[in-house]
Amino acid sequence: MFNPRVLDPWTRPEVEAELEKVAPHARGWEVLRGKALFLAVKLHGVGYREANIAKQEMLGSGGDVATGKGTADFTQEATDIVILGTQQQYRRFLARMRRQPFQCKALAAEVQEALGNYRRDDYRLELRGRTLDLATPRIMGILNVTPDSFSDGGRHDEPGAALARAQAMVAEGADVVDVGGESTRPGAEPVALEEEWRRVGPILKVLVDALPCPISIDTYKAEVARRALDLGVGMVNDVTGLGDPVMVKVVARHDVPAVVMHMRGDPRIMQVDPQYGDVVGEVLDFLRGRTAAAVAGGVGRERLVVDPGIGFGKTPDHNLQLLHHLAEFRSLGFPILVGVSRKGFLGHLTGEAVEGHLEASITAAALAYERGARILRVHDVAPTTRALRVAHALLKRHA
Ligand code: HH2
Repeated sequence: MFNPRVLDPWTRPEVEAELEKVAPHARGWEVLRGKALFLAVKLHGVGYREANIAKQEMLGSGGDVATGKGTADFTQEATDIVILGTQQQYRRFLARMRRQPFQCKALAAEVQEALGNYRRDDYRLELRGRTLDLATPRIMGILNVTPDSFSDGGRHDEPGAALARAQAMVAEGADVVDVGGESTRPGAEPVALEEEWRRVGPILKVLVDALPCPISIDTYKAEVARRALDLGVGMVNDVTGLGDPVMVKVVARHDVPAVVMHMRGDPRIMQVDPQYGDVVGEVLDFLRGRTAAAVAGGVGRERLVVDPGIGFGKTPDHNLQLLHHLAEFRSLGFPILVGVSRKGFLGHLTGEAVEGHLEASITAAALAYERGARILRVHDVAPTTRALRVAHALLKRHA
């Protein structure tokens, strides 16, 4: 696996739309289209033989490949590479690479898949008979039924209060309500299974019948997820990224969507000096591995959602890098969920305490949507819904 990622987040399908307007009947329309989009793909750990062949074949196709020092003179075993070209040049390049020896065929297959994934925008989630069409931005409203969550702890732990809050969020535009019984804020202590279930079980029982929208359970405990799904909950949100094989089995057996989130370490220690060589590449690689393991464990590909885990074992700068490069996560071929709402890195930028995070949260959500996030996990449903309506109208294709 070369962990391929398409780098260019700014090329827009609008170019194609303009081509179609200007020259709808042009002969060779496909050729024009293939020249319209320039894409850069970064690959990790490519052997020097494949890297040299790739350079030769992309130069021969009209593009180019950047390789690391020591590739041309074979003094480095492996290198990261960046392939540069238009779609048409990629087509030629991939055809040529498929005929080459060593790992060239596998490399071509991975690049082709990443390019296809990157352009995909037709995601739909089936949550037990309810369809969530991700052609428009979707809001996951946060309902923490914990005594200690960082911004809404202790407010909704009775079923009546939880139901009122959930109904208010649905009225404000929430498409899914995410119920969590264990805080994962930095430094939070883990909660025992029965305690977590004591918090969420009675509330889920009420919500499942009363809410018109699907419910997601925010837990990393397979047994909590199993009980919630048995009650009729439609989705699992696992901040440990389906790392537990039992959780994979539970999700597969119930055939529901699951969010695979990246976290480094666990909440108790995750903010103690988190370090990455290449945070975007490492988080992407993690999500690629975990989604592949989930699919191998029987979870349908079309059931998975990925999340870079903003604030989970990351410095403020790591969070900004992940959000800036969010479009690269489209290379994985799964819809992207992002949770930036009221998170600490926003206060780091604005100097505000959590009560003053509203505008910052909305700005980050809208920009994450622009870069490819399709589900936004938020506390402030009404203002975020309004902001995303505007963002969507601005970004909509062929508007
Ligand atoms: N963030 C939190 C909890 N669950 N799930 C996903 N998929 N993505 C996130 O970014 C995410 C998450 C933390 O926020 P919150 O629920 O508001 O706080 P707490 O963990 O203290 O309950």
